Amino acid sequence: MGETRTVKGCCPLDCQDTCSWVAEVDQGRVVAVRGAKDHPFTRGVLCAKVNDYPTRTYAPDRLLHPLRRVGPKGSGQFERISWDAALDLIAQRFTAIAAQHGPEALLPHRYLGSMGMVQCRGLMRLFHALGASRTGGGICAVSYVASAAEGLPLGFDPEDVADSRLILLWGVNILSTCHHHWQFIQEARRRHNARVICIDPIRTRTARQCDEHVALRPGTDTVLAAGMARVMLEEGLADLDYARTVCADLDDLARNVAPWTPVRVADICGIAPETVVRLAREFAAARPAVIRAGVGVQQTVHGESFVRAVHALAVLGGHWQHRGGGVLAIARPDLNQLRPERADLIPPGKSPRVLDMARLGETLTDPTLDPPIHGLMVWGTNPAVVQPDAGRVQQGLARGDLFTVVVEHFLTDTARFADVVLPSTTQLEHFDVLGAWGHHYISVNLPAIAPLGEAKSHGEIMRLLAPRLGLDHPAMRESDEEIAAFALPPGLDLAALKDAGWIKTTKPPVTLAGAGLRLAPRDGVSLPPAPPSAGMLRLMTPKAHFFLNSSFANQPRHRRAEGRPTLDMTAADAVARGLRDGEAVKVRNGRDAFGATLRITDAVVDGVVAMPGKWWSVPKEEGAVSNLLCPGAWSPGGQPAFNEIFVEVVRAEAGAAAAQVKRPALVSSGAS
Ligand SMILES: Nc1nc2c(c(=O)[nH]1)N[C@H]1C(S)=C(S)[C@@H](COP(=O)(O)OP(=O)(O)OC[C@H]3O[C@@H](n4cnc5c(=O)[nH]c(N)nc54)[C@H](O)[C@@H]3O)O[C@H]1N2
Ligand SMILES: Nc1nc2c(c(=O)[nH]1)N[C@H]1C(S)=C(S)[C@@H](COP(=O)(O)OP(=O)(O)OC[C@H]3O[C@@H](n4cnc5c(=O)[nH]c(N)nc54)[C@H](O)[C@@H]3O)O[C@H]1N2
Ligand code: SF4
Ligand SMILES: [Mo]
Repeated sequence: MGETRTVKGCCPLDCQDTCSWVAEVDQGRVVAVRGAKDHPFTRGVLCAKVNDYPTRTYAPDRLLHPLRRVGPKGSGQFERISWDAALDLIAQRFTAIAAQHGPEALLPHRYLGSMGMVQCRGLMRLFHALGASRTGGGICAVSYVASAAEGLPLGFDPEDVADSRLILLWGVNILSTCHHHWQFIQEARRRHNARVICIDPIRTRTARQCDEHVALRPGTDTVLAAGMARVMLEEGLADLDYARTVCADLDDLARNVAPWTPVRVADICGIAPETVVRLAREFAAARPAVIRAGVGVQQTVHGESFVRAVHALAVLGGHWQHRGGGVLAIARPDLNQLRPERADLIPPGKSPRVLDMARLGETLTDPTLDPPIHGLMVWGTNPAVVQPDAGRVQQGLARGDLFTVVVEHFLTDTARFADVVLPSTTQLEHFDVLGAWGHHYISVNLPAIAPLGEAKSHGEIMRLLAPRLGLDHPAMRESDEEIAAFALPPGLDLAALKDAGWIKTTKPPVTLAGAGLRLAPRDGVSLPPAPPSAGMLRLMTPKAHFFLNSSFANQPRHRRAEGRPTLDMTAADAVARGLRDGEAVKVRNGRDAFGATLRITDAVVDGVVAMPGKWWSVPKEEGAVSNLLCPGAWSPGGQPAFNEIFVEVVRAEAGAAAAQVKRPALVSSGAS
């Protein structure tokens, strides 16, 4: 054994916590990653997904050289090619497409598989300089972002939660999705005897650790909030003096919630009327209370209504006036994430169209789009699995006249549709800088080892592609460190960050006086949609404990830990369908179907089934792409309604156990 070297880094994943880690390198090989002990927020602990991150880097099925498609799109048949051949092919095709159809026929499609300034943002420079179509929107916390544009705050420093007296965990599964936040909740319990109440249709890991679990029906949150607001107003518990300084439509708000008596609310939410009254009184009395709100709960066509409803409660309670009070959904350090993309490189006088990234299926199949997309580059996301109406996405990706490049670590469902696959470095092999969306620290990631095989960082891919595309701006020659440094706030230089490993940026407390917020429901208090036909159940697809979205769903250890795709259902719903615990079922609707193993449990509510995790379509016996059943439906702000899928559940035919029963038509093979 040689001497072990340690290298400072951080987790790249799309998770609230952005943990700092230390990579241990022995003879050029990373033997472990361990949480950085002195990080004030993440405190030396990674999570059940990432504590063996080197197994991802060294996975036997990791992509380590470029590939070119040789079989039909989606078949996963590729041959190895050199980087030169791959880059020349991409440049030649993108140049020809731009010449024939205009540069807007090119589309970058990226998300937060890595949240790094280089890995997520760097490649955008190419597309901006070409004048390609831009992407807007998102597939995560879109309703929060849309509401922030109306002035609603997203949150405050989560370390201040330690000063809360009442914590409502409203549709958030902290112990699975961002467990470092839990320690501040425990601190509030210790310091202030704070009560912790979980509001979630599922009895999650988190719900089990709370003082109370309110298992309401999904999509009824705005009704519960209206009921609580009514009690607060009627019993004189609201801080009206404060609310008037913040809210421009208080009278409207009061009028809208007036009809929502506890009995009516209880009936719709599936909880007791006394619970509504007690929640309202406790919430009003706490000094302060926080509504710690999650992401899944706003993934409906009424996402912004939910965000407005919880803000209305926090304002009526006067909670923002105290440290640790208000609504907390997202917390970010002061990092200018968009700057490294260099939108200033867009050719002068041009303003390329912006396409909603959450409608990729429509974008790729809409016959009226002018020009249609002919060149697509995908990185940091797996749209064939994670997008709403994933069948339509797959039909788009299968188009014969679409040239698709996917930059990836693994041959995902999406990469299987690519014409060219480029191998990307993992976090142990490249430099990067990250923000976070659950705290106020900026973190650095130093490369622990050289890239494996022929994998390259996205900065390197940009530098290699740019001259082939005829782009010679100095920004195209910047190093990965220079790309990342572009995001740093004034006064913070990269050398200091590299030295420290992380830096907390300070943000002023949220003050809302005079904000003129509009918090009344629009078009009345929103109600959940009824099932399209009798007997259909609402399918929830919460985050899996051992996967990060669809990342890790292909890794053996994570798959073993997560088990098979499993559908939770109440005994009453199972009896009504003649289904038994542990049997293979088919989950279907008019769009598609997938297989799962049934688990009868009282951890969900009647009328609801839940399958945690975003599974791939392979291996076939255990494929379960739930978004094939997800409608193309969005909130007014563009939030995909992942949580409004309605399904039938039937016994799987013998032998068809967990097989995907229908695949979207692959409309193409051959040349593109
Ligand atoms: N282990 C793990 N961690 C993750 C991720 C992962 O995939 N796995 N993903 C990361 C990402 S991208 C994100 S966005 C975050 C998300 O973090 P969370 O918001 O905590 O996770 P979600 O599973 O989206 O939703 C949380 C809870 O909302 C509940 N919920 C759904 N619909 C409703 C509703 O109508 N009303 C109420 N009250 N509750 C509802 C679900 O039952 C679920 O328990 O987690 C991040 N961390
Ligand atoms: N039904 C349903 N659908 C959902 C959700 C849900 O709860 N239910 N959640 C939604 C939410 S909140 C989110 S955020 C999205 C998440 O959806 P995605 O952003 O697509 O997240 P992942 O599925 O983790 O896919 C990220 C991909 O990026 C790749 N990757 C990671 N690091 C790098 C890198 O450095 N370079 C490159 N080139 N690739 C990299 C990974 O291998 C992985 O394949 O899904 C949404 N879809
Ligand atoms: S996924 Fe989240 S909790 Fe896990 S190591 Fe990464 S940042 Fe930390
Ligand atoms: Mo997300």
